[in-house]
Amino acid sequence: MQIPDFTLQPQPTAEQLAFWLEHGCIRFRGVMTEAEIDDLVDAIDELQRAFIEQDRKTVYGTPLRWSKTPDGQPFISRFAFASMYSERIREVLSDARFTAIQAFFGEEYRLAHDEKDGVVINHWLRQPGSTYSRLGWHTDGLRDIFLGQKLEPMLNVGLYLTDSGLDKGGVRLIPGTHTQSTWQMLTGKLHFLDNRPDPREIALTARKGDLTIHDGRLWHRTAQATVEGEASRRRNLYMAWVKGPRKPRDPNGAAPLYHHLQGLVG
Ligand SMILES: O=C(O)CCC(=O)C(=O)O
Ligand SMILES: [Fe+2]
Repeated sequence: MQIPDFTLQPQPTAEQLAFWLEHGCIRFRGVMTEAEIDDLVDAIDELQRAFIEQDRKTVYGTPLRWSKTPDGQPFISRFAFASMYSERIREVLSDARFTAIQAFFGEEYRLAHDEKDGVVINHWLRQPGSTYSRLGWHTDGLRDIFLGQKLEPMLNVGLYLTDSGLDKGGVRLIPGTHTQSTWQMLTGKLHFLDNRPDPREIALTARKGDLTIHDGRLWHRTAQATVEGEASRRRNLYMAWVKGPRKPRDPNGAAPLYHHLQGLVG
């Protein structure tokens, strides 16, 4: 199966909707321009600098995942709740293009700025000594269960800040698993512990400026890059869209359990 090169329009086409409903994932090419992404990356780097200065360990209880380049420069491999700390990031994400994607899942969904893990920014770099260069099989929705909450529908919308070709590793997903039962979601694979390729998986590659959506019940993992250093650099931003009762996280709260699990295997 190949993921088609769809273009985001104010109204989804029948073909786009059918693809999304059948597979639980979709990719839109070039939703943001290079210049717009460069601007957003600048805002992210500004926030990162502030966190580095503060020697910040957590945001809303969620740990920042710190890394270092081989020459000792710190950077953050994963940080959550970005839009709660940067007006610039929040403004970019309020663009009408992101509202247009709501047509795929419904107007009752909202962008989770201070719920779940908020807006998450990933920065993958494979290098000697890197401790965070892949992520085992998981479903994003399972975080609800770790948060002690009822499983509510969620969609994860990814915005690519760099190209993400096959050699950078990246998302591998099993199309169609978004229709699985909660039981299958809990037991189908060992969350975060299993990194083995699956015969059903497909690679979700992307280019800078592309937008992807995947259902919170879909099995996926992040494969390790086959290249190292600068060539492996891969950055993206994820927005969770949720519905149901609002469940804001506590800015001073403790880390949810799944972070300990991820921490053990990361
Ligand atoms: O590498 C990616 O783009 C996906 C990461 C991911 O699945 C996650 O952080 O939940
Ligand atoms: Fe995920």
